[in-house]
Amino acid sequence: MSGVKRIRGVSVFRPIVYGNSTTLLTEEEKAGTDHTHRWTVGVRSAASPPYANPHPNQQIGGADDLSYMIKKVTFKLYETYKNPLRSIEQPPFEVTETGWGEFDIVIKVFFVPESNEKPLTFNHHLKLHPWPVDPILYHQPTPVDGDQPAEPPQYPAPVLSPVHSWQYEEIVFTEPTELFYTALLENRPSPLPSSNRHPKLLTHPLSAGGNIGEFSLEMEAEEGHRLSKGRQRVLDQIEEMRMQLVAHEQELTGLKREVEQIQQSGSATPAAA
Ligand code: SLL
Repeated sequence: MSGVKRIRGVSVFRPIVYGNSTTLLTEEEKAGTDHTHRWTVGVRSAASPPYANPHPNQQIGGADDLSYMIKKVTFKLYETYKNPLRSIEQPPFEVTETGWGEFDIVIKVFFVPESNEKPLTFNHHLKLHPWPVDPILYHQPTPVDGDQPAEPPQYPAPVLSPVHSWQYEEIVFTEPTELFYTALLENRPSPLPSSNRHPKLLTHPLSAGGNIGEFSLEMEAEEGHRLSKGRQRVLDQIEEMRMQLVAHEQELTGLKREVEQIQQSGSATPAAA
């Protein structure tokens, strides 16, 4: 087949998000069922539309149509759902359902045939219940001597609805086929905004209690910062342990020398009986 030749030395990545958003059912909607939540699980482009979609289940990601690269997505739901293996063959690649409990959803992404790419599988834990509020984000500085003690931090109540749980991923196509490479070049992803354009009702968007937000360059930078801080801590710990090791080795050498000296003096002047 023409166009399936792979382009050497080239790789192209595409940012996506997968996950779910959940809202509480209203009292009327709950009548006669044991279901409590409505959720949407999906695979979307990472950038969100510039306006906040009024429905919370549609707010995160999804600015771009991904059908130039994705042929279909299957979502394997909990076995009690009708037709639990949902196959979505056109965008938006998502499933909306109601339910009462959280469970793991296997998401399988199939690429367009001309890409000759193997499907990718993600596991997503369907999230219905609120994120705990992260106390680190409300940390108050410890008062220095003489200062008034800080007021105890005021934690906001966790947000029950909407609840978002989305994972950012970059799919890397290594040496794409000629045909697919053309499609990739014709469909550049919308860039992430520099920061969250939607109201930050709580803490950090999308995690740690945030309830409205979007993936942004600021978030990426914060994650990078967290990673480099973690890396530095590991390096500091390695250095600290190396110093301890050197000190222990010096102590050991000293002790060995002492033992030798004692043994030598012992053999030179045998102890009196
Ligand atoms: C739990 N292990 O106990 C999990 C299972 C299943 C959730 C959660 C309704 C399904 C239906 C539903 O939400 N199931 O109506 O078919 O928490």
